[in-house]
Amino acid sequence: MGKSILYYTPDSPPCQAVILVIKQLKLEVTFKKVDLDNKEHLTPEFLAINPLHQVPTFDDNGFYITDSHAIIQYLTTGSKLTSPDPHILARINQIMYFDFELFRVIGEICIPLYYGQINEPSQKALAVLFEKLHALEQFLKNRVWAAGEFLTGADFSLFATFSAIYNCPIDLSKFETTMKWFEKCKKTFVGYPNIKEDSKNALGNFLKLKGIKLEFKSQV
Ligand SMILES: N[C@@H](CCC(=O)N[C@@H](CS)C(=O)NCC(=O)O)C(=O)O
Repeated sequence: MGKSILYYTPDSPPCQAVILVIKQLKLEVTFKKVDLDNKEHLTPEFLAINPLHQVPTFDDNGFYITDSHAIIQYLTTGSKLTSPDPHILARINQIMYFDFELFRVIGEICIPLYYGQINEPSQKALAVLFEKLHALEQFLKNRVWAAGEFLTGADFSLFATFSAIYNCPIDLSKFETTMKWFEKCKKTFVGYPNIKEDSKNALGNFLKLKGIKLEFKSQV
């Protein structure tokens, strides 16, 4: 890989997923912080490389990639974190797309609360979240890692999103297999100690401060 740069924000789960992969594969990458509060992602320079104004954005010597999942697939190509086997690749893709949706749902729950548009979490969105968490529990019951028998990029994406969920006031005690996988990831990811504090994501902290629980009342 040539001279490459990762544009990132420390408490962003998709950025953390990419950082964890970079550390695991010991890749030489320059990290550039983008301050979203100061709207650095909306500058003409940043919009020129990512019109979606999002981090993570990866620059591999002038080849720009957006979306953490696409970046991870790119970085892991040819490494021990992926495989040319079509079945394994299909499973990796399946979990990557699943993770994309999981992150979207947790955003759908937390963002309107954060901006004060609502005071209670949406029960409709919580139902979707818990359905996905139940599905994840089922997926992981039959696998050693997220995509099957060995550690892949999919574990890193899912781990970062699950960390954000875990840091919210939410009862995850019934997702035992998922919790075991989560603990196993913490022990296996060489970059985990560095992002541990950052993964106490702003949204989860905000909900705790406000005393808002992500509780699904199945009677509603
Ligand atoms: N699907 C994208 C989501 C990226 C994303 O939502 N990034 C947020 C930070 S967590 C962002 O850059 N937000 C600023 C914006 O959308 O303007 C990925 O996986 O990379």
